[in-house]
Amino acid sequence: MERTLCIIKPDAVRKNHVGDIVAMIQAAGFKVLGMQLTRISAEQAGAFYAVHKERPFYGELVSFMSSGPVVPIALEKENAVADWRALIGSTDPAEAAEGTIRKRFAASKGENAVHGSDSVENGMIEIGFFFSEKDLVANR
Ligand code: 3AN
Repeated sequence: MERTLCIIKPDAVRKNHVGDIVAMIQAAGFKVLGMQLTRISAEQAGAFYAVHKERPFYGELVSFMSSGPVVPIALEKENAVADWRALIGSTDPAEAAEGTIRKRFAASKGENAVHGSDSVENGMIEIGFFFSEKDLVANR
């Protein structure tokens, strides 16, 4: 079993897409191990996306991610990292395949509805940003 982190981003929360996105996650066979409705500060968003610090869109990304409530979800499934990236679709919604979350709900490369971890290792680190192991195990 593998784990990955989903974050439903502020744009999708604002547009009331949380229920539809959770339904897509469950229909695809992921187990929800942890879920929150929370808001992160610019400092927390900056730390979460520290790998992108040198990218031109870093400032925009940090202010967007702290602009409203988000829904972090810890997911578990065989092959969770790759399967979640596949369900999300391309970073640019114009390139996202039919049936993906970004095709349905993303507005642009920045406001693209959901986050997905890019590796098993980063998934563990990112899950730890929002959830304690004790809570996740209790939810299995
Ligand atoms: P993904 O979310 O598909 O893994 P990354 O890792 O390349 O994409 O980028 C991380 C986040 O940075 C994206 N989810 C998006 O919110 C933001 N981002 C990426 N590219 C751009 C861009 N060209 N303009 C604005 N924001 C961007």
